[in-house]
Amino acid sequence: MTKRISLTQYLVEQQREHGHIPAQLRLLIEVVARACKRIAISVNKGALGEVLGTAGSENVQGEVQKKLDIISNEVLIEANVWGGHLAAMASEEMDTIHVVPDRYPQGEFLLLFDPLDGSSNIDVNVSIGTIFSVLRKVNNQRGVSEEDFLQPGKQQAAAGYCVYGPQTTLVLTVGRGVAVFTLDREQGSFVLTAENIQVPEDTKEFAINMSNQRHWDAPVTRYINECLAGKEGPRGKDFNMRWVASMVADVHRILTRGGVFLYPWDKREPDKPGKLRLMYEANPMAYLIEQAGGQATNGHQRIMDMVPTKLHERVSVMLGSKNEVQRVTDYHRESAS
Ligand code: P6P
Repeated sequence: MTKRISLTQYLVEQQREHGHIPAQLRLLIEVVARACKRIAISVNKGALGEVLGTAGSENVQGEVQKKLDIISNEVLIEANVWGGHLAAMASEEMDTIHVVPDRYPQGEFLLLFDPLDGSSNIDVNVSIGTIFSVLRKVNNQRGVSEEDFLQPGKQQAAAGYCVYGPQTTLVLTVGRGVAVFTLDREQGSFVLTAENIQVPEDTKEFAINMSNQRHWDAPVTRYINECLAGKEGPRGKDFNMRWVASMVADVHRILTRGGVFLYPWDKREPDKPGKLRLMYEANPMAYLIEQAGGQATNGHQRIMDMVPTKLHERVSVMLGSKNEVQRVTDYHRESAS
C-alpha cells in the first residue's frame, strides 16, 4: 500500500524545501480545499439535497444562476473571510469584489474563483468544478479595490481547481509544478496522488464546441479542418474529439493525457473577445497548464501576459499540448500578417 501524504504535509514539506509557501498562503490553500470538500458534499447530494435547478437570478455575466452556483459561492466566502489571510475576494457570481470586513484582520492575498464551473452540467450529473486563482495585494496602502485585482496571470501566487467527478480531485500549483490530491472520503482529507504532472507536447485529441463551427475565424477553422482531415490530410494522423462543456473536466483530461482545448472568439458576439473569463478561468488554468509544460494563448499572445482592464474580462482560450497550441497560434499570426 503506497503511503500517501496529506495536503497539509505536502504544503509544509514544500515550504521547508523551497520556502515559497508562507503561512498565510498555506492557510489560504487549506481553507479553499476545506471549502471544496463542503461543496462536494452538496454537489454529491444532487436531488436528495434540494440543490438542483435554478436560483431564479442572473449573475454579472447575464447567465441564469443555479442554486449550487450560489451555495458554492457562499461556502467559499464564509470559509475564507475570517482567516486573516485575505484582503478581498472576487467571484464569477458577484458583480463587485468582496472586501474582508473590518471585524477581521486583512491579509496580503487576493482570492478569485469560479465557484462552480460548468454548472449547465449540474442537473445531468456530469463533472463540474471549482476554479481558483491567488494574487498578492501589491499596494500596501490600507484598503483594497478592484484595481488591486487587475494583475496579469504571471503574477499569480497559486492556482488550482477541484473537479467533482467520479473522484473529487484537487489540482494545485504554487509555482513549482502541478500536484494532484484525491479526496479520501474515509479520512475526510485530500491525499497526494500525483505530482510533477507533465502535459505531452503532442496530442491527437482536441476539445472544442463544434456547433459553433460556422462562427469561427479562419485560423481556428483551418486548424480544426486539418484535424478532421485525419491521416489523409496535412496532419498525417487521425484525431479524436472530446467536449464536456465543463472547462475543469476538459482541462483535467488534458493535464492527465494531453490534448488541446479551444474556446475561440466567434462571430456570435463579435464585440466580446471570447466566452471564458480571464481572471478566474483562463489565468488559473493557464498557470496549471504552463507549470505542466503546456502552453496557453488567446491566439495572439500568452494568456498570462495579458494585463486585465476589468474584473470580469473575457478572453479567447487555446491551451494544452505545447506543439498544438503553438500551431494554432501560428495560424492566427499568419492570418494577421
Ligand atoms: P458551451 C461552462 O459554462 C463554461 O464556462 C466552461 O466551463 C465550458 O468550457 C464552456 O463554458 C462551455 O461553453 O458554449 O460549449 O456551453
